[in-house]
Amino acid sequence: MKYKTYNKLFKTNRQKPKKAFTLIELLVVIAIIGILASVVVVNVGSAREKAKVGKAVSDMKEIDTVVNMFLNDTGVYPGDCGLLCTAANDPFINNLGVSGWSGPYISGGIYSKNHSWGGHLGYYNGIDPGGNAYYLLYLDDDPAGTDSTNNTGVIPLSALIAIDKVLDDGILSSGRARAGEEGDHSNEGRYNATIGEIVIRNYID
Ligand SMILES: [Ca+2]
Ligand SMILES: [Ca+2]
Repeated sequence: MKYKTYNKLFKTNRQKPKKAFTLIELLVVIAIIGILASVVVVNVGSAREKAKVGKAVSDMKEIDTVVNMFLNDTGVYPGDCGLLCTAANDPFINNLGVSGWSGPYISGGIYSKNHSWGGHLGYYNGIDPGGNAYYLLYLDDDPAGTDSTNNTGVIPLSALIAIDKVLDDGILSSGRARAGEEGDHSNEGRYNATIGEIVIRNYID
């Protein structure tokens, strides 16, 4: 009897603090789950962003490659159709009277090529004031066919920098890749990181 009472007491004494600890432990577990969940959300977010950057970079590299294939075949750059590009006048999928043309060079053409942030990929060619032929590839913050005031496809600054890092020097204000708008055709450039798009300049020579 005496032993039983001791045992009862012993059990009660052990259980009481354990109940209190269980509550604290529960709170700790909830807190840890919360922290882990936020880490997972951040990781999933950055993995998604990485995938978008990877897709944008590979699309730009693809266009860069086919522009040079076009040049090799025809001796000239593809023309650019700007805001008026359609399936009918896209130079990458239509032979618009260019001799040596052996496309299509881009499946589906460039006119409908969008990037993952809601804007589109673009191409422009021109001659700079020094007489050098060049072309621009850009990830526009506007959907295809719209002007430069739409901005529904703005690319986050961190993604612009990540793209610049792969294609150029990782600095948005210098090198051949810069944050700016596609209207940036002058030699000196019009750097503007707040626009949310990136322009890559390439020279023929
Ligand atoms: Ca734009
Ligand atoms: Ca750069």
